[in-house]
Amino acid sequence: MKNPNTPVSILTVPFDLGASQRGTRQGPEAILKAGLVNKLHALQMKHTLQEIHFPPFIEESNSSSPLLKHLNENIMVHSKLADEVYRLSKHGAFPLILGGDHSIAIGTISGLRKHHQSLGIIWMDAHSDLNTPLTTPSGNIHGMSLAVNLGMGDPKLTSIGGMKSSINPKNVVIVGARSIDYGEREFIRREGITCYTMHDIDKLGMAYVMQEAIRISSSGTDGVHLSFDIDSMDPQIAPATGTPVPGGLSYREAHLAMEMLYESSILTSAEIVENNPMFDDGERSSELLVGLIGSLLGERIL
Ligand code: Z70
Ligand code: MN
Ligand code: MN
Ligand code: MN
Repeated sequence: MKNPNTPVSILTVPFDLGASQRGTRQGPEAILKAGLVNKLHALQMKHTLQEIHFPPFIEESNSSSPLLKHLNENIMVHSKLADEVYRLSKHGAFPLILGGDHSIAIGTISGLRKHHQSLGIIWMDAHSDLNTPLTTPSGNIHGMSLAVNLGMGDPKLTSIGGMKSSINPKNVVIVGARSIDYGEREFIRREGITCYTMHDIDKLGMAYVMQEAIRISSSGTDGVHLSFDIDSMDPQIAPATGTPVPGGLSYREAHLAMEMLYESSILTSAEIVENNPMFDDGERSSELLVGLIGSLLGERIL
């Protein structure tokens, strides 16, 4: 965040039809219950809280193709979210979006693209979410959201927000990946996306990786968005995910990333996704996320 007086506008998006597992629709409520608003009070940050409303969807009404599951519901929710994120950015707020599954990044980033001339993205995730209907192994839109934001995929999704992509793949950095499909690997190589896998983090260290992520995402851009998937962290410390992938970020690596992002002052928005309280161990994961948001917004050890 560039100016410490910037109001934080929390947007909750209780949507889970971009994933195969249900339950992330309860993610925002769990993070709020774990004390997010108190954290903002403690940090003396101006804040607002608002929910993206949509009709209750009927699970069985899946009329769209098996390669794009629940397409119509996704379009409706992401379009609404894009409008709201655009409005908040234009008014100078720092949008903080709480998901929901990772498909909601289509809405968030479509709104941000409309406001920023050129947007950088730091995508912290066990996955790269770079599938398209041609490469998807599942048909789940949450595995396609970064590709859509780079202009690849179904035109009904890439056109949300009303503009072509203004994101240069050279300003996109993936951090924490350890489950990448064949088509996604091709995408990363073809487009020149920087991807720091867990292997890279083990070898280079998280401090170096984040220093590079900050440099690459902010070079020549007028905004940087953090898209944080809870499964970037090791499932042993953050069990609230339906699709755990072993070997993720440690507690300190995740906090260090947030602390370095705060110190860099480059971020203009952030989203926290895929928190699934059905798989949590009590409120452990939600409490961890509140702590990480604290670090992201300036909370220090000393
Ligand atoms: C796989 C797909 C995925 C979770 C993202 C998995 C995608 N690459 N899974 N986040 N939890 O279906 O596209
Ligand atoms: Mn308040
Ligand atoms: Mn993801
Ligand atoms: Mn993931």
